[in-house]
Amino acid sequence: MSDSMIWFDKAAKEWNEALPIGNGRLGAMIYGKTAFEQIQLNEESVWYGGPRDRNNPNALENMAKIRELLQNGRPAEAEKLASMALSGIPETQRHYMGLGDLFLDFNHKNVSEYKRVLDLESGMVSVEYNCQGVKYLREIFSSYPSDIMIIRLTASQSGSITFSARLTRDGSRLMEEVRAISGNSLVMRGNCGGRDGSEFRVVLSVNAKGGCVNTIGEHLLVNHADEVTLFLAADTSFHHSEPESACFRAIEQSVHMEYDLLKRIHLKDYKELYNRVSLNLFNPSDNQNHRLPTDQRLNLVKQGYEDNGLLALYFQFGRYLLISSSRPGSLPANLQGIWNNSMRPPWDSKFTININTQMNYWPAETCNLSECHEPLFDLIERMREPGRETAKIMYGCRGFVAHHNTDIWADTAPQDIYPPATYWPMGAAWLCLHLWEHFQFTGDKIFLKNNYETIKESVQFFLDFLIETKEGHLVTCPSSSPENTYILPNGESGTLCFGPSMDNQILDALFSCCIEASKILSIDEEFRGQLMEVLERIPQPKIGKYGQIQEWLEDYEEKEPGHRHISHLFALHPGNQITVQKTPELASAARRTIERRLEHGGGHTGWSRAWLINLWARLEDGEKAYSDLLALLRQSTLPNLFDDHPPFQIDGNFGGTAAIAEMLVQSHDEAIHLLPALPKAWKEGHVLGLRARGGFEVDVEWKDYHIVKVTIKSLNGEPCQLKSNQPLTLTGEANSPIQNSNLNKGIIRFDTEKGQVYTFIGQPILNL
Ligand code: FUC
Repeated sequence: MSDSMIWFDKAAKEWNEALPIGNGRLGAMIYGKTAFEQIQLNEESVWYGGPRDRNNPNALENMAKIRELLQNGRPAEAEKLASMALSGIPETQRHYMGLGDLFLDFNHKNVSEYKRVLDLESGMVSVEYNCQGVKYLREIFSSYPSDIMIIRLTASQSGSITFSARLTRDGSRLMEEVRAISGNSLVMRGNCGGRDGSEFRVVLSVNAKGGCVNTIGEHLLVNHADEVTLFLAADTSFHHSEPESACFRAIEQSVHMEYDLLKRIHLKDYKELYNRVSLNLFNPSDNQNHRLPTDQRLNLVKQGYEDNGLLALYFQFGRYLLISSSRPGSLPANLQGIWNNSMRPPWDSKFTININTQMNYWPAETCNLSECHEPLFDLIERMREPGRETAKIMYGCRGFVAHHNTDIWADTAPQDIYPPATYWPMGAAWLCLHLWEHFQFTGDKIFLKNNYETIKESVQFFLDFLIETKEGHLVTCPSSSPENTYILPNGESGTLCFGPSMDNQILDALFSCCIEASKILSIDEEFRGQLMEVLERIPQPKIGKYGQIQEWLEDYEEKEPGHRHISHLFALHPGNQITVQKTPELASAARRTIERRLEHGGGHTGWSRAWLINLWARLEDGEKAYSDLLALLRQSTLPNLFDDHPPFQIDGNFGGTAAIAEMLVQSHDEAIHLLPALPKAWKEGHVLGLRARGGFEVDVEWKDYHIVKVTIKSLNGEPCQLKSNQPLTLTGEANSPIQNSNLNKGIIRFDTEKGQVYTFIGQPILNL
């Protein structure tokens, strides 16, 4: 088996062993059962209920009182009032739901030579086995260009494919009907529930060569066929006013094509994205491990073995999951991407925007999947209108605001009645930084121009919302440091507060990028001046009594020093206010902060662990990053390599993938830093196709921990700065080689031409 395969030698017994496929919108989990196959289905827009106005009309009139209580050190009373006055009505947004199941009854028992594979290089799942002398093969994929799921059944002997197919949803309870609509097609109809809930449809059609096809009741029957192709389309009225017609159209377009052609169309589309990055973490001791099924391989790591090949597979799996759950035109990846078999999933499987949704998109730019970032931008755009309403009704402010969650309808009113999280007003602000990040990587000025107003509108909210402290600082209030609790000197504990460090850090980044964007676009000079004045008054990160970065404006004790959220290190990652070069003292305090978290049991959820790895990478500590990466696999990874919060939550996968990239190439501190956090375990390897800010594609090859070769492709013709702890020499056409050995701090500066590739050879480190 190749190192790009997640595979099993048995069918999945439970959902966490099944294998995911998806085209950004339409997904499935494949169990690979031989007797009674289960293909659990998802469509991204199957959410309960319609849009609502949940803004609390009593928020504004109580705001001054809540602020006063907080400023007078009475958080308990402030929280009590906030619980009633600031919570959304009702308290929860909408939830994502499963679409149903496709069951295929083959009745194949006593099988041998079984294999179930997700091949990351093709974006397809296959299931193969022998039964009574016949070799059976299933191939399954969800095609983005064809907008359908395709299941291909073949056998080594003609006339041996016999099965019945059935569509259900929650044992047929949560749907209206399944009807045969022709001799070879079924449709499942239903409504997602609630007032104004979306209508959903699933259409299944079969093409068989040889044998016969018919329907009986809710069943579609295939008898003695030579080969079979099943076409599955699904949609909701969220996307199309007539979802059933949309399904028919999608099937109509493909049903007359040869399977090989459909597969070629899928592969061309998928590989164009997937093949952009390759990672090889060579390790001679584990090169036999890919012969083992992935669950066994993971178990060895859990028992203490190390397996660089599995880490590389985990990295690419994250990229695969992003390609499969977030494509242009789709909704963003939610807490479970698109894969969810529950009608009431954990945390509603929605968009939690106080870390989780953002983490989902950390690998998007660095791992060369920039267009997979687009669905997030579309959601931000849709949040503006509701966010304006929330800003006006709740706070009497201009601009737009969102709290710690949003849903399919881009709801911006607070979620839950849970003071550690609910009243945090920074969700939209943080999301807007993703717009800036996209620009940083692509240099796309048209994109920046089109999205400048969104960033500005988020800034505008804070111009009205911030309050002045006694010291003259401007801070958020009410807010919280997601989702931690502080203890006041008098022993009272609280969560609601003013000016938590994370907010200050997000504001610093948001105001800075708005200022920068207005300069690049040569607009809004006066407004820019105003922002520069406000920026001056936003508190800077402070070092507290334990040598840590202070989490709140005051150096309070934390109730849970090992809390899973590490909000106050936003400035280190994903932000860049704290860097090893620029702010060494703050970087040391950030290290102390992480150590304290870990000393007290931190990193216990998958995403929390993944964040820690990114933070270590930014501190350029390869060993710590590596040991937390192993911990992510050992403690927070399910047999199918899905991240385990617990339960399954996809952010850890994306955060883990982003962290591996961050260990190899960074670009947040002016230069492209090569191998900034290479651990001892990664003695030799290469990574090809990572992206860097400024518009560059980067390949690095190393051996014995030393760079052998670096290739920089300039995407926009911008000047480039390259940093490594080793001398590099430019090769190729240029007669005068550029070296960094005699330049400051190992940085090479060179001009580039758009589309040109620059190759550097690593020189022995002794020269430095
Ligand atoms: C945040 C986290 C939880 C969980 C939830 C979806 O509230 O604190 O751990 O990830 O989001």
